[in-house]
Amino acid sequence: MQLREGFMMVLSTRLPLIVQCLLSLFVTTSLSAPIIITRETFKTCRRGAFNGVPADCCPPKFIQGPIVDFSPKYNPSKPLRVRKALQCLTGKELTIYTEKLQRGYALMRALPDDDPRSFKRQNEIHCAYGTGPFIQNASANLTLDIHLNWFFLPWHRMFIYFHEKILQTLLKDPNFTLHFWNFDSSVTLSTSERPGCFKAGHFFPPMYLDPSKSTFEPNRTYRAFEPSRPVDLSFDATQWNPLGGVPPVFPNYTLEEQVWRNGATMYKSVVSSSNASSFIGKPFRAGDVQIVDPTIAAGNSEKWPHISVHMWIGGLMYLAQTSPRDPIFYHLHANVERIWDLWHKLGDGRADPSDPDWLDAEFLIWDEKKVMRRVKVRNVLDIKTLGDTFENVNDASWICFQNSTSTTPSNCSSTKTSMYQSRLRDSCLFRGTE
Ligand SMILES: [Cu+2]
Repeated sequence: MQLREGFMMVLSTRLPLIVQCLLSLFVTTSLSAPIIITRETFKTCRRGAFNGVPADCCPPKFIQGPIVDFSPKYNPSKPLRVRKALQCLTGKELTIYTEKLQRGYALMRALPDDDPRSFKRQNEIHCAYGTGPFIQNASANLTLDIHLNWFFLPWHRMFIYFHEKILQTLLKDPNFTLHFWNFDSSVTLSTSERPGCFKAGHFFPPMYLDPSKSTFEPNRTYRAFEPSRPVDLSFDATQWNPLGGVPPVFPNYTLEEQVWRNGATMYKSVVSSSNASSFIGKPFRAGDVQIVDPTIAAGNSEKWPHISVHMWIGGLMYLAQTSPRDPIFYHLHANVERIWDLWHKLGDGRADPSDPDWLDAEFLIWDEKKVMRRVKVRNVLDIKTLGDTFENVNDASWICFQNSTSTTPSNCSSTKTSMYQSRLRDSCLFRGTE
């Protein structure tokens, strides 16, 4: 019996939940040891599956050359690369960035399939870690997955980090950054006391819509092609049955309703997640059977808005075995990383796990020089040590969310919200629609 984990909305494709829970009680032989990926993991890679669709994405079984430990080389005297909000790029900066991004993906797509930096292989490594082909410590019964548990955020940060490095190398530009799709910002402010981007970002970024360019993906749903349709962050994929054969249905809310729902979702996911378990996800250790239910083990950072945005875009983004083949994947995840950073800043117990089974978990991933790197979770927890930081954006639009149906400007009067705002050095003045 295969007890592997899938992506998120896959619970109905596997065992009934009650059976999974019972199995996890009786079968789990948790060693209280971290998950460690080794050469053996690659050697024993086998077919995976997702939503009943086979996933044939094992990387080469024999890792050539040495495996080199990764440790971030942080140089405080060197300026950080600033990941910016896509919706605020204008003029020459927008033209140059769009051209670079499209050239970077054209170069990546042109790499041969045996190059681990190629666009195809980038997808495959995510698929191998995310559809069950890897098994734990040579145990034929226990698979592992970097979704639906506490590895979601750190594993994707590793992946995005090396993906950004590969683009830098291909473009011969060490300062190239993967800017973020700031889908959670629903309000435009005409003035702000601080530098940053204060424009709504909830529309699909137009730079990905040119069919002649390498950043285009034709299988996205119509939603991504409607320029005035805001993304729906509130869609609950945990309630969608992927076996029904019917794509998820997104209601047609008015802009005002959608902004309200998005604000409520972001508040629920980030501000209301007051501890690591609720935001980062539940533990997953060597010997654990992964529970295939996003409502149990996945953190809110994975469920909302991340899964909602995957579903809203649709096409290749529906499935774990194909989602990185849509270039928007990387900009969606750059924003998920930014939201993780923001969650830390809210404080009040919002801190990463200190459990060594999380911190010392090890993953293997190829770098920009085609060298296999051994990366521990503890190596990627501070984005600054990886050389990146994020532009300020209008998080106030949802941090100030108050549970009312009013969409008129709010002055964020509650003590707690004001406290969060002062921590973020923000001026929380408006929550209305554009
Ligand atoms: Cu993923």
